Amino acid sequence: MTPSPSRLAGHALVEALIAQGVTTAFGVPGESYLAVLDGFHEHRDRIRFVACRQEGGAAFMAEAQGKLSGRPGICFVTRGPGATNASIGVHTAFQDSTPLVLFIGQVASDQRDREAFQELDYRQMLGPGTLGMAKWVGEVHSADRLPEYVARAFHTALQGRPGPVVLALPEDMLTQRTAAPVLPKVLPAQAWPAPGALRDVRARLLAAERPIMIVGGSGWDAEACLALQRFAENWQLPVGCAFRFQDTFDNRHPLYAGDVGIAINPRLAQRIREADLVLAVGARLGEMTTGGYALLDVPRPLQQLIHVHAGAEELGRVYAADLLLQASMACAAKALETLAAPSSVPWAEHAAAAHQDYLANLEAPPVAPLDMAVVVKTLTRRCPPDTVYTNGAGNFAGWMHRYIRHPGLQLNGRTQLAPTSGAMGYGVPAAVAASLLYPQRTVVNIAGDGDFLMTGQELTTAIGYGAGKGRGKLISLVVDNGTYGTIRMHQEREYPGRVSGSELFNPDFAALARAYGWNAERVERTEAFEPALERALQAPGPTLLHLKLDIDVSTTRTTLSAIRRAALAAKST
Ligand SMILES: Cc1ncc(C[n+]2csc(CCOP(=O)(O)OP(=O)(O)O)c2C)c(N)n1
Repeated sequence: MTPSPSRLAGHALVEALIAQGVTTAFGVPGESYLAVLDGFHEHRDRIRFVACRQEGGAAFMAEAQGKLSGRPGICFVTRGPGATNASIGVHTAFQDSTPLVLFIGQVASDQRDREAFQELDYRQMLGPGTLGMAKWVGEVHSADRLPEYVARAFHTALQGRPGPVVLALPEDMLTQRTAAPVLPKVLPAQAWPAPGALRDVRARLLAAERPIMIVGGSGWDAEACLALQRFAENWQLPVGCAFRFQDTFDNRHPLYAGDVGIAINPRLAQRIREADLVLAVGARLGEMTTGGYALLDVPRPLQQLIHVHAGAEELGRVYAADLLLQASMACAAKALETLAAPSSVPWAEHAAAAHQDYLANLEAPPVAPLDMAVVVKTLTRRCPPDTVYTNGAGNFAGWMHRYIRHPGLQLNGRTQLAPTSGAMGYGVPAAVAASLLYPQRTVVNIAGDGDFLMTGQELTTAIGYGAGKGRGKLISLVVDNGTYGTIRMHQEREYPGRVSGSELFNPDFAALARAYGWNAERVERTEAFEPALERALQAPGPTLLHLKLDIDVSTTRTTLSAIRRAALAAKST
């Protein structure tokens, strides 16, 4: 490799990112990594640094970048306060298996371990010993070894079960000079399933009567999804998508059975419980996908379980499956596709019925004055089919889970950016990132009134960097029901009538959005939504629609008053 000229380590780091194909990094600046910021200035024609308004927003943007691109999202924050703010993005990337590299400015090496200004030990705070944070935390003490650390960070983030990696950058290291050459772009190794295990999959399928496939997780691309679809078609397998991985399979396909997540279609839940074989491909089978470990008994399900996952450490961790296959998604799907299927299968009617159940679940009785089901269906009818939908956490997301019909990655990549970690505040930054990274695509965020204000300040980042100005539109819907509705729902179930801590005192969201430079409108009735959406789709910049929802409308299926009545009745018996 040709040696590079001597330059600041901060510049070498930016060059290493460019070599990895990174064109955008998100962050909040800090005096701890000025030499890196200078590197971004030096290479501004090839890479941009998007300065966000809070590290939680920046980390969510990088997480969304990882989800959309399949390559590590990149985030830079300063020490202590910056890192603690950004930690929500690390947790989300871990739970969602999203590749991410978080760079944290660190105190100078000669100040370490004195609890110097803003000093933290990131290995302790975010390290692999803390269940569910980073896959690896490194601290770079030698400028000459910086490229090695960056390459390792990318490998670790991408390899096996993808996830977040943290690199701490001591301030004095970043200002050293180094001639270390950048390393080539990291391409993770692909793992193929073993031939014997594949024969076993086929034998178990041939012996099955009511099989079902659950797909999801990260590491998929368009080609892999198409191969998976052909495998499903060859065997006429009904397919459910794991919690918040609803875009892994084309929801319009006749084998699609629905989403296996919170508020799952009860008929699909029953079908999974009654299946004799569950083939889980890529899905982690976490608490949300398994209905609190009840759809599949833990640790030993009643159904036969075949679990295919890219992470060796994930297989057998929770479920004692009948057959484990460690494989990358692309390899798994291509291998499964080659399994010779019989000309007909005994469960073909069962698969067709699963899809009919899914279609029936798209229908719901009307709700007045603002019908969220109609709102979401209007979005899917009026917005381009490859629109990216984003959300954080709250009951409002239930309408998205139930009514958005994702076209599968084969159309134009991921269309669902949603945290399986259940992190509120994810939706706005994820939408801003998606719009900045893919300006030709329309991006729609739906947020609860609680959810929105956790990171709503990133509306100004969108304006600052010109998001939603191109062909693709950027639209945010705030569903204002005046409450942390999910918590209120749980309260009414457990402590009916005793409302505590779940009220919200809201600003005028439309006025707030206008102050940030967005177009904005308030929508109170179902009929007013479509014209407002039309205006948003024609507007030259981003638009926020402030939707006023009756507080009683709790979920896609029930109301707060019905939940309270049922809970009170149960208490009195
Ligand atoms: C960062 C974070 N804090 C707290 C929670 C707990 N939590 C889950 S849903 C929810 C309420 C969401 O309220 P809102 O956004 O208004 O949506 P709604 O449920 O009313 O539709 C809360 C507080 C969480 N999931 N994430």
